[in-house]
Amino acid sequence: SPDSSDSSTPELEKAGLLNKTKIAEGGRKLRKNWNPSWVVLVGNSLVFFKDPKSQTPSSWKPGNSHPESSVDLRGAQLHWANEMSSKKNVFKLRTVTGNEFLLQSETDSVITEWFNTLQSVINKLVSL
Ligand code: I3S
Repeated sequence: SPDSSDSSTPELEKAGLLNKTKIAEGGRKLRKNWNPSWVVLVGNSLVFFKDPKSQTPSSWKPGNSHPESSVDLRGAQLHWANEMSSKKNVFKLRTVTGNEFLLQSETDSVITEWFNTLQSVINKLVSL
């Protein structure tokens, strides 16, 4: 990509709308609370934005918006987790710090692409 030599501008890998619930914080279980979230994969981070309606294609850029939270993908684990919800197309993301998220889409191809893209980023980070 044109920016690949500029380490100060991490590459935007993927962005889109997913349903999200955080189910653990530092290993402590949380009550589920599903909400739509604008999810942005940039560099080694998965960044969540609260209000998808207010997002524009440029709003993921640092300084342009206020992320709800951000996840460091280094050492993270990804598992399909359809048994953890009555919803279809659910996977679980667990960070090294013991934060756990369920992510879901009604659209099979959407969730499959997210799963595959996240897994490949996680795998790349292992070998760095
Ligand atoms: O795994 P659970 O506890 O059945 O998850 C459901 C609950 O969190 C429910 O909220 P209440 O805390 O008011 O019961 C949510 O509305 C549901 O969406 C959760 O289940 P699903 O199957 O949607 O993940």
